[in-house]
Amino acid sequence: MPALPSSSTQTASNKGRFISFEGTEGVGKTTAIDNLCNQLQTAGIDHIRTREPGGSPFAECLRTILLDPMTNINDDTELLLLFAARCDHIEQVIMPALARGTWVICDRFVDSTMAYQGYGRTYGEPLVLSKIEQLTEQFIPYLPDLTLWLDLPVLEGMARAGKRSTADRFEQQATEFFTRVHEGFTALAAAHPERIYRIEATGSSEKVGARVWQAVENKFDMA
Ligand code: Z5A
Repeated sequence: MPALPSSSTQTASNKGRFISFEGTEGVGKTTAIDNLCNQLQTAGIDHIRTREPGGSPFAECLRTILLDPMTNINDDTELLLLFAARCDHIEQVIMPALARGTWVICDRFVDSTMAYQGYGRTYGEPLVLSKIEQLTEQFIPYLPDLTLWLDLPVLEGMARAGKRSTADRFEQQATEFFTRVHEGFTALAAAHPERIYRIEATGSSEKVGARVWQAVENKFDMA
């Protein structure tokens, strides 16, 4: 069972809230984040939206390398580049925003590493899961306050995403890869029910947006 650290890694406790969105390819994270940011704006809540890999200038450079289909690197190199990008993103963007009381809405975070590198790449190999846990413990000062896992059948997500013309290095993976990634998210949600909420991602984007908003209202005092 995957166990991201909880004792040495603290959740952000100041006024700014940290929300991450997760899921397999094409589940509708970008669309759901658009909706949530509109609702936060209407509610007068100061927020930023960001993403991983990326989010800071240096991390965006690493994103370009990581997503480039011509990049030929092994699994450990990929894992370390993701954490290098994340360290910079946290220091440059996430931590300053939370410190000034701004909410951070992040498209993917450390759960994606568990699901994609831990399960997608290596079938949940315990040694790899343990490496990810250790890197998280060493380098990640905050886990999100709330992680919204948009759960959609893998093929449905791929069909939504497949309407695009080009595929990046991850999107080129076979269906079996995304099935393992989905198993990873399922296991993570079971292991961390206090943080990871499953959002049913079928139905219209309006319906998904309403489910997301309800989860946010349930989790935080919005007054
Ligand atoms: N990755 C990793 O391996 N390890 C890590 O640690 C991290 C990332 C952080 C880039 O992520 C890749 O990095 C990712 C994992 C890897 N690769 N994959 N796969 P990304 O988040 O940038 O890429 P993505 O997951 O492929 O996101 P996406 O394709 O942009 O999908 P999305 O944001 O979840 O969905 P969307 O763009 O909102 O919607 C997709 C389409 O469906 C679009 O045409 C929408 O209009 C449509 N849509 C949205 N909602 C609906 C509903 N409700 N009904 C019907 N149609 C909808």
